[in-house]
Amino acid sequence: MNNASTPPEHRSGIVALVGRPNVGKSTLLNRFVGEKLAIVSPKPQTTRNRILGILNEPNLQIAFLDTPGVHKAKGPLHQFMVETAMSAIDEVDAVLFVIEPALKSDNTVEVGEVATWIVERVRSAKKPVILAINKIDLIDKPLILPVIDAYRKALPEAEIFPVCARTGEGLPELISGLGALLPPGPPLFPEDMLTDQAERTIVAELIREQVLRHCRDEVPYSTAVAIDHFDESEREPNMPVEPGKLAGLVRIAATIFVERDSQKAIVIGKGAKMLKLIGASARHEIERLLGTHVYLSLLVKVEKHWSERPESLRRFGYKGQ
Ligand SMILES: Nc1nc2c(ncn2[C@@H]2O[C@H](COP(=O)(O)OP(=O)(O)OP(=O)(O)O)[C@@H](O)[C@H]2O)c(=O)[nH]1
Ligand SMILES: [Mg+2]
Repeated sequence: MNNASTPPEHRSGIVALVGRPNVGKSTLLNRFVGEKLAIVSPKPQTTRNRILGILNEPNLQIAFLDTPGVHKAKGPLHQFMVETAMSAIDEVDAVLFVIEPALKSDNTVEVGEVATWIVERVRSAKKPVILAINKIDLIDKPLILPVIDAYRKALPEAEIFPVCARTGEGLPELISGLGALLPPGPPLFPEDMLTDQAERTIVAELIREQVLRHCRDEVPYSTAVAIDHFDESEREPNMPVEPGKLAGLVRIAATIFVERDSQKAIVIGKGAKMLKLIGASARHEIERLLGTHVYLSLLVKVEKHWSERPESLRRFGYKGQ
């Protein structure tokens, strides 16, 4: 932060992670930062808001902005998500466009409509861009070539990096490629800052993640989580303790909102089995995040059509930022 002590070769800036749903943007963010800041799931449209995660290296600070997957949105929640992602492109120093290597049955590659929207937005915003082909662990190496060819035609200005967020392969090269796009300057954020998200926001997301993981059908898309109480009075003041060890206690009460009675029945499950499973897995994740023991109590409520109502969207943090 201190201009006087910043070496002239230091670079810094904000980079938006943009791409279709489920390509691994949030997994990449977590890898870059080394902490689980963004929830991840095998279902598309997991991320709903922007999530800032800050990477510090000698002479480089990159503030990554994870965004919701761009898709053909239906309904107000999804329109909010797509606009959140697309408008991020206008506000950052550079764009990391993330794709996964989707090949057709004849091994040809099509740059789809959504990818074309992203390319157009990046161009009209005149932002430097890098393309990351993620999940290269899933295809044979020679099959990456047609993907590179197709995207080189669609976005000739972008350097292309094949990576694997799951193993970390290719990430050091990607980070230095991104660093080269950023302007020289001192860090934009304090070097001990990981994210701009409040702990309780991440906690709500960790609960939503477990609903996404355990519940089927349309339930994940109709779920929002609100934190009702976050009592830190029994938290140990001298945190953190040894990694992996827990000290003190945080008491959390949260409500899982769904849109229909039938969804409430699924989230609670027979004999409340599902809710217990969601609660136990979420508690484990929250304990890891906070480094404390956690007492978690969960309620499930129906708020009809919340994903279509502006006041509910605002209350759950999906509008009016
Ligand atoms: N095999 C493999 N799977 C990956 C890799 N990166 C991410 N995944 C998986 O892909 C799925 C989607 O990952 P996310 O990080 O949630 O994807 P996203 O792009 O943030 O998705 P949205 O938030 O819905 O836009 C999860 O099941 C991840 O574990 C990778 O490099 N290899
Ligand atoms: Mg995501």
